[in-house]
Amino acid sequence: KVNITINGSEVSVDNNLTVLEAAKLQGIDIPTLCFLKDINEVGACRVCVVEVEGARSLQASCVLPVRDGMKIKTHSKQVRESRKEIVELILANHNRECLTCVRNKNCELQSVADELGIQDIRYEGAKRVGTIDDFSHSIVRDSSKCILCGRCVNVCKKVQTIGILDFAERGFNTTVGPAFNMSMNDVPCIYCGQCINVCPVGALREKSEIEMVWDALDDDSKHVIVQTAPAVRAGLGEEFGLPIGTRVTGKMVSSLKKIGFDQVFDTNFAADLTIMEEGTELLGRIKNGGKLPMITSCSPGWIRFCEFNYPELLDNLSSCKSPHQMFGAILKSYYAKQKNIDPKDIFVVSIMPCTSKKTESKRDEMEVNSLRDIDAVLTTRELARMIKEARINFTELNDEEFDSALGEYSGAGVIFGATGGVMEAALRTVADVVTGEDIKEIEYTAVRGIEGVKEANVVIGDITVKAAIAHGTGNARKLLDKIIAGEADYHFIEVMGCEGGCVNGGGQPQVSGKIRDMIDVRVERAKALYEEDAIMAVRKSHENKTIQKLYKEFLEEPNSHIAHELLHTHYAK
Ligand code: HC1
Ligand code: SF4
Repeated sequence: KVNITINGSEVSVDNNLTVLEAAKLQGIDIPTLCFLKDINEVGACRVCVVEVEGARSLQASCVLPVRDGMKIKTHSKQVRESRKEIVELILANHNRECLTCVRNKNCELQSVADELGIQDIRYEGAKRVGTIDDFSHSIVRDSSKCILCGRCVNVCKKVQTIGILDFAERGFNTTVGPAFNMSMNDVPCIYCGQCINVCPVGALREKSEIEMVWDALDDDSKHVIVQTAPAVRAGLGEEFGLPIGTRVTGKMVSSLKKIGFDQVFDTNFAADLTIMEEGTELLGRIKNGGKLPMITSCSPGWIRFCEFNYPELLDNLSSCKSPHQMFGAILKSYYAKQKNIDPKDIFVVSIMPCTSKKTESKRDEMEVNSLRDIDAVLTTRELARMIKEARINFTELNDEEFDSALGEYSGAGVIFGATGGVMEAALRTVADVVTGEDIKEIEYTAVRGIEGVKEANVVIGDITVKAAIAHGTGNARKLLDKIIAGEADYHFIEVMGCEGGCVNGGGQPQVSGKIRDMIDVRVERAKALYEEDAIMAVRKSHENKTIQKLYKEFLEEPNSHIAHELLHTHYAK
């Protein structure tokens, strides 16, 4: 402990804190624009300056450790003036089209400027010329809005260990982007969108497909089907002011029906289908001496990461398409036939917590008989924009149910959206298949939680499944290096491209640095999914009646010839 004085009051605080943290404990919220705990602690924006007695200049509190006897002022005249000046200088060189920016009303720069009472910018002068890079299918970068905080640079470098973004040039000409000013379309970016999630302003955003979806809805010849990913229900409410971790499944369904989709289905149904295909593939590989460990393939950011960085492990990937792609293929074959609709008239929209899914849906392999599996992918944020545009009063909606044709799903499907969820779902089914019993202990808690790499040996009948789970490509790298070095003998590995899994995907509502510092978003949103699993009557994929019917009437059996044609894929070497 050390004793420090904050604004005249003496307090005793832990000696490993920064001044920013110590002030927060006293109820003082020092503003920041660049700070992100453990990711970006660089003191770059200097909005967090404080006055320290005896120091020659103001100090950035986010990187200033407390010292015994320190006397700090957090809102003296000098501090207030200085913060204003810093923010005004940022604003002077910022593209201030706030009214038409995707981050309007949800921008950290806008909030800080407002909180500091800035009503006038005294430093109008030269402005950096911005460029917009919208060549990729997933991410748009607008350098005219970048404030050079470095958050995206460090999340990409330190958390994802990819390093696509960096600072270039110097002084007034400094920019952030891929090396040699390349487009994000031409670099090994995995489109995880983690950089979007930490961007305090509108410099990074998803490539919007909203207009395409409105056009399809307005076209009477189209039968427009929407499917929602497991994690969307755990995030969407935040866009309407509900607390982080509020589960809004029923309101989400209701809003989609009000928007006018012809059918509203749940990607969870296809998650159950994936478990049937992937579980069978795993048991086949174990029995027949196939390539092990088998690694899950539902996270397209992870797939790109593997293709670029670990091509020697591509044969380890499950050949299963990701659940929403499987769903698209089923809708344009089985469902079309059942409903007597020409598959060419079916337009499938996936609502995903993910920006990489946009690029995945455009991969050449993701079609059957020249029909794309998926026609448009919207992020959770884009769905919220559509709901607002349609003037639907989201928080007042009554809960509604998914449409019955293919709307049934199990608890196993729901938990796909949290790290460890695909593994747990697979274990629930594999355990029953191997033992021929209806096993009652289905909560595999060893694979839950947000530890970066998780391992579990699960005894099922006479086999022990050696399982491992990694989330975020930085954590995945640790696990993969062990496999390559021959230091691991796992059977089955789950990898998700984003830390925490899809609940923290790059298409989920953006949470400010200030809130992230107080709440672990990954944990709160995951709770919502486990909560939904716990109340489901059916909690194992193979017990989903509609899945059973689908195999009986159409797919024959898991990994059959037709299942391979529709539901499996291959990777780029
Ligand atoms: Fe995911 Fe998946 S769980 S990849 O994390 O396998 O995006 O939510 O939809 O497809 O089901 C994402 C989530 C999602 C797929 C499923
Ligand atoms: Fe890095 Fe992911 Fe952003 Fe690409 S999308 S720049 S990989 S953080």
